[in-house]
Amino acid sequence: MADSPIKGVAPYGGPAGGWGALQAVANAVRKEMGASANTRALLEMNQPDGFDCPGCAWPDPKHTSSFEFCENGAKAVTWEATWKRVTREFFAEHTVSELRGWSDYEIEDAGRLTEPMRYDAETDRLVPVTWDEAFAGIAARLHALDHPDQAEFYTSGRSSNESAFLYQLLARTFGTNNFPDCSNMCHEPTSVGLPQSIGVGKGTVMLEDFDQADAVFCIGHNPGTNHPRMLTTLREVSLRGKPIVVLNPLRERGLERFAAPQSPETMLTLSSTPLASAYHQVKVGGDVAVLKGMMKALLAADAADIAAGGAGLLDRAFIAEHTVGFDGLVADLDAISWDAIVRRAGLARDAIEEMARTYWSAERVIVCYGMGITQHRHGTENVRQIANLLMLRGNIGKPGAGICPLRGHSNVQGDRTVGITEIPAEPFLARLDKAFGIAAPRKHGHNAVEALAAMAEGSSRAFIGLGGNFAVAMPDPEVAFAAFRKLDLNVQIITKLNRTALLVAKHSYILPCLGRTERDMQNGVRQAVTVEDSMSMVHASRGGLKPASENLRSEVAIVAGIARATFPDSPVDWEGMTADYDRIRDKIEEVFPDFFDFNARIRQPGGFRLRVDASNRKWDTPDGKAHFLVAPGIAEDDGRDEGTLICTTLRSHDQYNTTIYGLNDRYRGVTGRRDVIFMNAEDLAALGFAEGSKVDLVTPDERVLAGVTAVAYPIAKGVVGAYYPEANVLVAAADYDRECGTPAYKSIPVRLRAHVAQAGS
Ligand SMILES: Nc1nc2c(c(=O)[nH]1)N[C@H]1C(S)=C(S)[C@@H](COP(=O)(O)OP(=O)(O)OC[C@H]3O[C@@H](n4cnc5c(=O)[nH]c(N)nc54)[C@H](O)[C@@H]3O)O[C@H]1N2
Ligand SMILES: Nc1nc2c(c(=O)[nH]1)N[C@H]1C(S)=C(S)[C@@H](COP(=O)(O)OP(=O)(O)OC[C@H]3O[C@@H](n4cnc5c(=O)[nH]c(N)nc54)[C@H](O)[C@@H]3O)O[C@H]1N2
Ligand SMILES: [Mo]
Repeated sequence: MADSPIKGVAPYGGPAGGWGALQAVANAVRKEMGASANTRALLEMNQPDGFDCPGCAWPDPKHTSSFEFCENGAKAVTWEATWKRVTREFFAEHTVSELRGWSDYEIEDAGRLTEPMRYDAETDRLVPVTWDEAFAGIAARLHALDHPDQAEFYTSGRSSNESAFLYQLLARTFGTNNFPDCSNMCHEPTSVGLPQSIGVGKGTVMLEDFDQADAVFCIGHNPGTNHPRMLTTLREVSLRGKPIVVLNPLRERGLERFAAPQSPETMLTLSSTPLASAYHQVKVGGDVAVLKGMMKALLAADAADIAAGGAGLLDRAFIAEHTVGFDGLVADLDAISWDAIVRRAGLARDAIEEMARTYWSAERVIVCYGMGITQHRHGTENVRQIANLLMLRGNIGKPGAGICPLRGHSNVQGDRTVGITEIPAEPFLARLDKAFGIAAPRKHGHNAVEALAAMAEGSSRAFIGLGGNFAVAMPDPEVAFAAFRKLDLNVQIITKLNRTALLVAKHSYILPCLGRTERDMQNGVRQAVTVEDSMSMVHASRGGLKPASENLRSEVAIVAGIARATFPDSPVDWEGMTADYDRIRDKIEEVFPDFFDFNARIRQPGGFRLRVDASNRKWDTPDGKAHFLVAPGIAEDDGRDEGTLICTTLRSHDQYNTTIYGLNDRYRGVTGRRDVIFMNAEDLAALGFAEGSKVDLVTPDERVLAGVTAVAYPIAKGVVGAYYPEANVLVAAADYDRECGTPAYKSIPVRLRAHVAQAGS
């Protein structure tokens, strides 16, 4: 990137991590926590008797007791442990309409919520309400619905196993399986695609596998920002001299070079470790083409090896013993031309063959992937092709090898494990009924896209959110915002104010909860909750900080409070479970046998791993085999015209999903602004624009992201990068992967047009 003439844009030359990361932590601590005793919280993070970092789902190394440094984990903690408070005086001062005029950044920056609030339409203000009044009001609105399926029970992935388990019990006692979930916007292609392939919708590797891998592929994820502790793992792979191959349309500094802040030598010598050994800037949405190209090259090399008297490059014993569908895969790969592959991938055949060579030269391979793979119209197919590639050489279920989906929220995987799903299996429901004496509904419910559609058309009338910021996270704010305003009931169980809570309905409540970092006392005893990380490790999390206000309640207590008010005669012992979370875990164990000895096992340091059969080459599919699955050919660019670019949406280094911590994106060289888009310099020139041009992005159905400044960036040709959530105006609510419902946030067709300033702006 040449020097940029644009305000707030200057290329970043350093490595990821390093002193810049330490500086950023210091700034965050100063801004949010001042000199308060809360800074101690940072040192308790991810310690055996401390709390689980709310930042991401990357696991902790078992054998260290030292504090693992992570800039963005520190930001997540300081953001929660802030000294700023949103009080009743704050709400008396500002009408809800006024607050809706604030930016998302300003809304959350107001601070921690301190007491339950109810919307008062007459004064257009949120006013204090007691917990009991709130619970009674919510119960009354739920009972006023014509049918339980008119209510949506949303979960964002920060909730603990305990609160999520009680929450699904609440909804199912009420009578619905409507569980829109942040996972629907995130790793649903993993949850849907992988069970068909390998019998489990989770990753198969453990952290230790990285110590034995001979090659690691990183496809469509940005760990420097989103899973910073993973850089330590990748650094070790690199220091062992093993290749790390990246497939990503953007050059992401966090995949190129890393200075480990916990390494004194690195810090003092200002040195850094190169990470990626090869970096391929695939076209957005071109991953299936690359994966199929790699497999095609592998088959050709395998045939050549056999012709030359070798044993071949495929793991034929694995294929024969463990899989079905191999012939179908071969037929598909034979039928695809290299021309088609190269066109869709945006990479040369040589480059793809080189990736294939790295793959087959390694005995043990791990493939990691994130949102660049999942958030597409063909996300589920993308995931299946990764599984195919791995299976061809038996890279699943052996040490040092496997598939590694990088989960989002710190407990998104656990929430799913304990029953947050709109498509529950019968054996689970039967055990739930038996454990609690209820009759859970059997009819499948709504996922996120279906929930929003039902709310928009008026068939769903109530929304309860256990965390999250649904309206902002979902596509098409015009539809999503209007859908909330039409509801009878909008309940938000949250820690900080956000826009979804301000999209008030006829009856709206904000129920402020404790965060992960805070002490959760029930009956005079400090409680622990549990979470499951990306690698199926379950462990305890205990907050130690003084709560932001005395009037906060735990998620568990809030869910139980709603339940008790809604079902006064419920056979479920809501109070008993709230008083001692061990009792919730006993029930989880009763419903999910994999949690056997749950309470004992979380008392072991580091917790325990849940069963992942595929890690042991047991395939929980109908025929007990792993499956090579193919959608024939390569999906084209959905009929796009010349001149159409594909826009992908990105997280900055200074945000957590819809929470904007600040306006900098350090590694991409942006300071103090988010109104930029990233483009290839040649595309800009070819379209008649220059670096710094103010443009609009326009979709074929005339959605517009107006007045953004074009920044020339090392990004694949034909691609535009824009920030999420601002760019959600471009995503149609109906544009999602038909197999799993995940919105196509990362393949939005757009054209560029010159921005014309409105009079007065
Ligand atoms: N600090 C911080 N940590 C977070 C989050 C956060 O917002 N902030 N969010 C959490 C959550 S919920 C999640 S799901 C994860 C998200 O973590 P990631 O999976 O890393 O998600 P994104 O930031 O969306 O980045 C996607 C990456 O994919 C690339 N990409 C875009 N389109 C394509 C494509 O078509 N093909 C390929 N191969 N690559 C592509 C982008 O250039 C980018 O580098 O992080 C979690 N951790
Ligand atoms: N265009 C585009 N859109 C996307 C994405 C994308 O890459 N591009 N990514 C998608 C993905 S992967 C995801 S996961 C979704 C995220 O969707 P959500 O999970 O709904 O959104 P978050 O921004 O993570 O939620 C933030 C809110 O959670 C609340 N909160 C924070 N901590 C806690 C807690 O401990 N307990 C409770 N109860 N509440 C808490 C705070 O009040 C905060 O306002 O967005 C999706 N939307
Ligand atoms: Mo996510």
